Amino acid sequence: TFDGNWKVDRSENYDTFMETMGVNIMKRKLAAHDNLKVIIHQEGDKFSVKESSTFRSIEINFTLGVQFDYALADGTELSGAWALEGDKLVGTFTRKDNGKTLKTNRVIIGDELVQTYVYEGVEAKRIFKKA
Ligand code: MYR
Repeated sequence: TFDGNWKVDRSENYDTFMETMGVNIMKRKLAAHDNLKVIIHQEGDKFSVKESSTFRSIEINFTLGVQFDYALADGTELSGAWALEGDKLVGTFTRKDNGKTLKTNRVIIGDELVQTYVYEGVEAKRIFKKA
């Protein structure tokens, strides 16, 4: 289960990933210390994700397999959906500004939530611990 109060512990290759996404160095430096927290709550195929960071606090609601819109902290707009594949949450999103695909997934490994992001062949991970 993904339910819980998760706090980012560490990231892998996130700077390069953000650079590939076109995020400038100033914003990347801030994002490296964004103190991201996500509170995930699942009910059947419906999820609520409360995201908070040094940039913002927002709540996202989605249903597995149903497209929704999401904006990154820098304003970049995405549209896509999450699906459950076994015990992995797999997200496929498209950037509205350039049509390129951003894939992401969430998986529980031990007591950590590992979120992987892939864009233009560049992969990053952010690893969360229960807060
Ligand atoms: C959620 O489930 O948390 C909401 C939907 C998330 C969509 C994909 C998020 C990708 C975030 C990538 C960060 C890249 C910063 C340049």
